[in-house]
Amino acid sequence: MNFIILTLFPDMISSMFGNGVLKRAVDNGGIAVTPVNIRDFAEGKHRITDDRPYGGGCGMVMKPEPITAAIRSAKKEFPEAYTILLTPQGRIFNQKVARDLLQHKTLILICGRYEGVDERIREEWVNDEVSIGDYILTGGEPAALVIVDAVSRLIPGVLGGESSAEEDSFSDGLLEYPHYTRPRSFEGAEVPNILLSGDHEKIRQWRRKSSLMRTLLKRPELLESSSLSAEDIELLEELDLRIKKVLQKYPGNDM
Ligand code: 6GU
Repeated sequence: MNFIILTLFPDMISSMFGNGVLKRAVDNGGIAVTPVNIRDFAEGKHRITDDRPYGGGCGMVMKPEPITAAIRSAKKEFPEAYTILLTPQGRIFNQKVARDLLQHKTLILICGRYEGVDERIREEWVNDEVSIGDYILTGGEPAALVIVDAVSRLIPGVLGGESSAEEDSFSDGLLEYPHYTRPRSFEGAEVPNILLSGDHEKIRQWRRKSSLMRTLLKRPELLESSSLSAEDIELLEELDLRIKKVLQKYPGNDM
């Protein structure tokens, strides 16, 4: 998969792909990440990329010409590319959006800066607008990196055989169970005995129960859209009863 990232700060992007899983993915061809400096497409001695807003007001607006030239250049090579504007006004990114973006062979990600991007870019070129959450960043670059990371790790072969995207939190809508490695005893804290038992069925059940309990306690709203088996529902009802029993001992709670 191809990620073309239009930005005024290409160094912010490159730094992310020099290490770890994403570097390996670039090295063995699973992904290609191309930071494109919008300034390279700006005309004139000063290669200006922003200007004052019509109608007045504070802040600067990114000019349409350099961004348009950068998009045209990318589309010449990848005519089928899907163009995304990173903006707090976009649809909120999550695991489902990440899976949805996997269908495109090439993504052009436009990182806005300053107060925003000239509206005519959105009208003419943008297929989709994405935000990574309800807070304001100084620019879209961190959002582009979040999206490239989350989408890349879903591409078959990008994660090695040892780690599977399928087993993670959110793949089935639940939070992950707790993980332990050696040493067995660390500063007085022990690894749960069941994980040392070698009983794979018991371990599977313990992990599933832990996932369900964590989700119930930390992110109960996730349970509504998760895929639960009959066994899961039984476990949840058991947990729910136990929680209610404890709470009943404390007068004044409204459960
Ligand atoms: Cl995509 N851009 C900016 N500037 N701020 C954000 C964002 C994007 N997503 C959340 N906050």
